[in-house]
Amino acid sequence: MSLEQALHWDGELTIIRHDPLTGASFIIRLDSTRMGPAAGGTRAATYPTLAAALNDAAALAQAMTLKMAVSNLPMGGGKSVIVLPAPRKSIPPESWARILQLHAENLEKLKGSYYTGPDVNTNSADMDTLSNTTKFVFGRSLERGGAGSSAYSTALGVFAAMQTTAEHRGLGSLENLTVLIQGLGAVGSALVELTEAAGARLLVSDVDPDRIASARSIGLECIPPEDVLKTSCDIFAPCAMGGVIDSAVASSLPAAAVVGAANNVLADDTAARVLRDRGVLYAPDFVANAGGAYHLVGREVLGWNQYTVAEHIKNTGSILSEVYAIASVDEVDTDTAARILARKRIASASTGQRGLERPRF
Ligand code: NAD
Ligand code: PPY
Repeated sequence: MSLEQALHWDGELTIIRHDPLTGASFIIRLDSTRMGPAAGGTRAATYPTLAAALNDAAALAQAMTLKMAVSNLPMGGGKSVIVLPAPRKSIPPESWARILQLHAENLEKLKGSYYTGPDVNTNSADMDTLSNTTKFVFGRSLERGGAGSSAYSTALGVFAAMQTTAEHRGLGSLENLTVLIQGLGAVGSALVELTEAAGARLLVSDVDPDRIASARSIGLECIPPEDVLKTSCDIFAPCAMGGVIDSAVASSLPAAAVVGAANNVLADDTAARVLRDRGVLYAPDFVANAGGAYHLVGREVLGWNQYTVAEHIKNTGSILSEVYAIASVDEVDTDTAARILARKRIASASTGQRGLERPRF
């Protein structure tokens, strides 16, 4: 992908800034503010090229637009990517502090047309730091008046999506089903607890040896990362990175269903159709992983309490049923069906409300 190709998209705004001192580059992409101010997390990672980072930011921002629309949340879609000069773990604390300061200044310049939140390699403590400079931040710590980590809520939504998908696929309840969880981070580890409590047989995988060691210490069966896509299971739950299922993987994945937390799980435009043709039921990622968005937007914009957040998260199952019904009636794959539902909601909405006030809670 060339830089020119990466810049050619139909989103609303791209901001790029480079900091020679730390070597970090900052990308903010606003896909759509039609349903409200754009929102989406800040991801910090290394990328092979600036074009790859721009492309990732665009795809992630588009997924946020779809997620908000399909979940009936009054926000648009955007995402921040901080391109790091080295892996996050080796960025010195003083460089990270400067990176966050510059990112906060960038957010402030957008004057509330975009709200960020945590994503891969950023957390509530980082959101606290950003909020010293800008108020356009979700997911600050509870101590600082924010909604805190969204990971458990995301896992709850994925769990609800798994239950509905298992039923719809004719697998029944999760009891005794084999669930393979790829990625034992904040969401994956919470999903382990939920699925284990539901009686599923768990297989887990991670690239981090420490996470594998602690999984083994509690008796979990671990699969080497390179074997994950060849391992038979009832439900494959990608909870690490995106792009894990391309058409070739889709044509051989030994699973009955795919339900996970990772954003942009499908790597190409035909993977969803290949899964459908093989009878593998795919729960579209931007539907299944919306629990974190309910948590952040619900608590910090809509003034919901934890019970209202939980009710909306449970409703993920009903939204997915609607998606599966559209897929069946229109004879399309489930990813296409979820996009149809999201676009229908966007089309029927009036043009964006800007500058949402955040109720106190
Ligand atoms: P995390 O960084 O806490 O965990 C990711 C885990 O995946 C880490 O343990 C990492 O070692 C592991 N991993 C990386 N590459 C791997 C590979 N090839 N095989 C196996 N494991 C691998 O992230 P998280 O907050 O748990 O989020 C997981 C995914 O869900 C991300 O894609 C994120 O964008 C998405 N998501 C998260 C939220 C949220 O609320 N945290 C909301 C929506 C979507
Ligand atoms: C995601 O759900 O992928 C996120 O980026 C988390 C999020 C959700 C809503 C607002 C800000 C961040």
